[in-house]
Amino acid sequence: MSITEPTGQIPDTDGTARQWWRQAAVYQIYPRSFADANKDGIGDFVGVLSRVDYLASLNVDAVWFSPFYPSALADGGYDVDDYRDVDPSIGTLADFEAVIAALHGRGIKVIIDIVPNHSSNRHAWFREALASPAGSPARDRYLFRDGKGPGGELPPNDWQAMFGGSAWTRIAEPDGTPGQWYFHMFAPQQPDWNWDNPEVREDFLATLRFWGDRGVDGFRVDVASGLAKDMSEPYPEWERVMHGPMSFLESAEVTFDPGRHPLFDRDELDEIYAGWRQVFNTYDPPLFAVAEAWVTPDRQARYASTDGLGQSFNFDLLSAGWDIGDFRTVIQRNLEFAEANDTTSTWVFSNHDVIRHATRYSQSSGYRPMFDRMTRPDDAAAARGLARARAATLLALALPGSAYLYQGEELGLPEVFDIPADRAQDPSAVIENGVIVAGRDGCRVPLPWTASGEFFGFSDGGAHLPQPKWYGAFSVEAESDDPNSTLTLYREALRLRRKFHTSEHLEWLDLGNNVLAFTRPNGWISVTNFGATPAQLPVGTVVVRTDGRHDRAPLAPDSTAWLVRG
Ligand code: TEU
Ligand code: CA
Repeated sequence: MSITEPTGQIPDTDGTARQWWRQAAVYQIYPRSFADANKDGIGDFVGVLSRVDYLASLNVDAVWFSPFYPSALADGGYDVDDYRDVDPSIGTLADFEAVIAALHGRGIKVIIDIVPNHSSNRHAWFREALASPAGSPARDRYLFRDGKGPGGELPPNDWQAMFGGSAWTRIAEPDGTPGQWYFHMFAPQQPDWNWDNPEVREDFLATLRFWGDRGVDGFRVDVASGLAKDMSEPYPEWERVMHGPMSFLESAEVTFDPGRHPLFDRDELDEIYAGWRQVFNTYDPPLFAVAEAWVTPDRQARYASTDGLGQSFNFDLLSAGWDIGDFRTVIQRNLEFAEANDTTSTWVFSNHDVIRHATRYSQSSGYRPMFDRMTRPDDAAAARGLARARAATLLALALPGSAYLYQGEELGLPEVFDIPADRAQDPSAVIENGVIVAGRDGCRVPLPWTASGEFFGFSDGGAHLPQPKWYGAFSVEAESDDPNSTLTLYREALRLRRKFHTSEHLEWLDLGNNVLAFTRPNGWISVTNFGATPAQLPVGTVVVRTDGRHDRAPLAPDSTAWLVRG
C-alpha cells in the first residue's frame, strides 16, 4: 500500500463553532412530504416537531428546509408569495419557531431555502406591478418589456424557460388591453426579479434579517447564479444556444465567455452577495449560506468566497457515473478547489430535483442523467442500485467537506414511478399517453414511517402524492431494528463520522484497480470496491461496511467499508 498522490493540503479547521458548516452533514426536508400532523395529506411543522427525535437519531448536524412560504405550488413552493411567512397548510411562524427551538435543543442547526431569482405571480409586488402602468416604479421591480410586432403581440425575444415554452408571458394592462411581457426563467407563475432595482435588493436583506432574527442559522440560495441579468440585445451567442443542440445550462459553460452569459453567472453577482455577507456577519456566529449554482468549479469560487455566500454546491458526484475514474477526478478537483478558496466542498447524490440515487445507480452502466426518463428497474437492477447508493454515500461521508442528504435516502428509498398522471404536480413533468415519463414528483412522495397503514405513518388522512404499495418495506419502522438496513447504516456512519471528522485532510491509498481508498488523519480509512470481484481490505479494524458483513472478509463489489488503524 502506498500513497499515490496527496491531495491539496487542506488546512485543518480551527474547529470552532463559527465554522460549524465546514464539515456538516445536512439533512434536507421537503416539508410537504415529511410528516403530516393535521391529517390533510400535506406535511407540516407540527409533523416535523413530532419527528425531532428521529432527526436527532440520524446524527445529522443541520436540517435544510425546502420552501415552506405561502405559495400556490406552481413549482413545489419555489414560487413564493411572501418571503416572511409560513404557508397556512404547513403551519404558522410560531410553529416554525418551535421547530427551530426543538432542533437547536438537540444541537441541530437550521438552514432555510431562499428563492431570490423570482417570486410568485401572487407576491404583493407583482400584483402591484400588474396594477401599475408600463414604466412605473412597480413594474421596474420585475423584468417587464414591450413585445415585438406591430401590436406588441410577439415576445421581446425567443428565450426559452427552463420548464419549456417561452420565457416571456404577456399581461393584460389595468384597462384590460393586452400589454407588456414579463420574463420568467422558470414557470409563468415565477416572474424574475430585477436585481438592478434597489428596493428589491433592500427587501431581500430585510428577509435575511427576518429569519436571522428568528434563529435560522443559514440559507440555501436557490438559483444563486441567476440573479444578475443583462437583458439588452443582441446576443449573437444566444442564437446558437437556442437553435443548437445544447441545453440551457450547458450553454453557460461553453458558448459564452465567463461572466458574459445574459442570464447566468454574471460578475455583478459578487456585489449582491457581498451585501448579503455584510448582513450575515452581523450575527454571531455569522449566518451561513450555500449557493445552488450549476457552474464549473473555477466559477464556483465566486459564490463560495468568504466575501460572498461562503459555500457552493458541487453537483459533480450527483452527475458522475458509478465509475472509479469519475469519482476520483471529481473528488480530487473539488478538494483542490475548496482548499484554494478557503471553503469546503459539498457532496450530493440526491435532492428534490433529481431521480433518487438508489434508482439512478440501478443502470448497468451506472450512469443516468439526473432528469432523464427512467422506468422502474427490475428487482436485480434495483438491488444493484441500492448497493451502489449505499457504497457511494458511505464514501462521500468519509470525505472532507459537507454532505447534503435528502429525506428518504437514509431509507434507501427508490424513485416512485407509478404516480397517476392526473396526480402530477411538477411543472417539469413530462406526460405521454397518460403516463408520467419524467419529472420530479417521484422523489417527492411522502415518507413511509410505518410498515403498514393507509399512508404508512406519514398521515392519518392522506398523502398529497400517492405512495406505492411496496413503500412499507422501506419504512422507518421496518428498518429501525434491522442491523443491515440502510437506516442503520446511515445512523452508524453519521455517528462515526462525527467522531472521526477532526480534520480536512485526505490522502489516497493505492489498493489496486477498481478500489478507491483514502485515509484521513487519525487512521480513518474508506475503501470502495467499484470492480466486479471482491477486494481485500487493508490493515485496520472494520467499523462499518455496506455489504452486510461486519468482519474483515473481502469487500463485495459495489460496496464501501470504513476501517480505523492505530
Ligand atoms: O432548481 C434550479 C435548477 O436550475 C434545476 O435544478 C431545475 O430544478 C431543473 O432544471 C428542473 O427540471 C431550483 C430548485 O431546486 C427547483 O426545485 C426549482 O424548481 C427551481 O430552482 C426554480 O425555483
Ligand atoms: Ca398537514
